[in-house]
Amino acid sequence: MVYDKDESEITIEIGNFPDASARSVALKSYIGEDGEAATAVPGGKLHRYVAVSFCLLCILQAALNISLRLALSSPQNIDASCKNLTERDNLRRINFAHYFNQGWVYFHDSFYYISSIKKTWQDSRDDCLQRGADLIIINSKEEQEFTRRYKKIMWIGLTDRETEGVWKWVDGTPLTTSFWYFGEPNNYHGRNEDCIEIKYHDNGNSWNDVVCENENLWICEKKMAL
Ligand SMILES: [Ca+2]
Ligand SMILES: [Ca+2]
Ligand SMILES: [Ca+2]
Repeated sequence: MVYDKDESEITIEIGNFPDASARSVALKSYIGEDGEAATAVPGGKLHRYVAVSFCLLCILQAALNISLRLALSSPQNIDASCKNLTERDNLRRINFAHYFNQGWVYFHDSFYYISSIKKTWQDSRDDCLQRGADLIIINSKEEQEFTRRYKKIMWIGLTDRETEGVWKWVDGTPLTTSFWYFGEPNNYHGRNEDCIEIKYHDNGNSWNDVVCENENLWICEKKMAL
């Protein structure tokens, strides 16, 4: 079999087939059962068209992928992200400056305010709330050690006012890690001691339960991660 260079005609050599039936099979497989020799050539072209079309589709897909990526990381999007970050950073700086200027101390992701006057436990808590904070919640040994540095008797945000003996922090979470002074809590002399003060600050375990109407200094906490 020989293809012409321009593929417009086909010449099929059938002289080498051993018998007539083999020639017939060879011819049918080439020409087709309906006897139209012309179908063989468009079929070959069709394959080429399909192959070329497939390649074009692949190129188109690749181009689409690239343009999508470019769109997602376009200068406008980067600008918007940077702007959001800058605004957030500015807000954070303003907040930090505000608390520092008001005399708050920063320690381990929180700001702390130590009062200079004495109040009852509830009034102390109200003062913290007005400052956008609450009485301190002591979550760790480090935070407990931090409170002892001041060597003052101060209210903390722990109480069993709701149910005697069930200690809760001001955010409603139960007490898990405690630092009671020896023999505390004790409702001393049968008093209704429902609020907690840091009293024995020379000792790692410094907490004492005391009557909530006593007046003490207090310590507020405002969580603010860097
Ligand atoms: Ca805390
Ligand atoms: Ca009590
Ligand atoms: Ca006590």
